[in-house]
This record gives sequence, structure tokens and C-alpha cells, in this order.
Amino acid sequence: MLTNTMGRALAILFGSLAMLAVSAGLGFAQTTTPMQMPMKAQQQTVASTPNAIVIKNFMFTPMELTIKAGTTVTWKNLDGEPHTVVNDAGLFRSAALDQDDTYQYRFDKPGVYKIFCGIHPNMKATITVQ
Ligand SMILES: [Cu+2]
Repeated sequence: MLTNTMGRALAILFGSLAMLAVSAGLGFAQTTTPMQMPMKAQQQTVASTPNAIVIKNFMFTPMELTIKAGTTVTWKNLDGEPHTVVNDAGLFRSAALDQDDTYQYRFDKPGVYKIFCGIHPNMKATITVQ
């Protein structure tokens, strides 16, 4: 748990540094290419899977997702450990997802939906349906 938290903090720190480096490099367009590559990759991943939540390193990513009513969300477990997707209000509960397994749920009503992993209850995410 501590390791996950630290890893996430490091990832955020690293992302911030990359952004700073890119911002600082804007005046020197020719030198920014190597620094921009990780940023581009990250942005493409987010943009191409707006209704997907990845389960990796005992975390839901993103931890907060906003979608429109009627949207189907897909969870995919990339960990070697099984995880589940459980709504805290009892609306839905997936079976144990093994590595690369997916689970889908369609959110038809606006609201705020909290989810967690039934096996590791400290794994949480929030889905806001507009
Ligand atoms: Cu889990």
C-alpha cells in the first residue's frame, strides 16, 4: 500500500517535471522533441479510451471518471492478481477478473457511483454520470 502510494506520488511528480520541462522548452522548439514523447503517449492513451478504467498495480486508473448517461464503462484487469468491480450501493458486482479479463456496466441514470474492489477494499474509484 505504501509502495503504491509512493509510486503514484512519484508518477505525479515525474509528470509535473515533464510538463515543466516541456513548458520551459517551448522557446527552444528544436530541443523539446525528446521530452514531449512521453506526454504525447500519455495523452493518446487517455483520449482513445475515455470510457475505460484500467486496473493495474492494485489501483483503478483513472480513479475519477465523468461520463454521460447511457455510457458503458469497461474495466480491464492488467494485474496478475484477481480483482473485482463492486458498486458500494449494490447496483452491480463483477466476478473475479483474472489478468486481461474485462467487465462492463452501462450507466443509464445520472449520479455519483462509488466502486471498489471486493478483494482489496482500499482500491476505490468514483464514476460521475451526467
Ligand atoms: Cu483487487
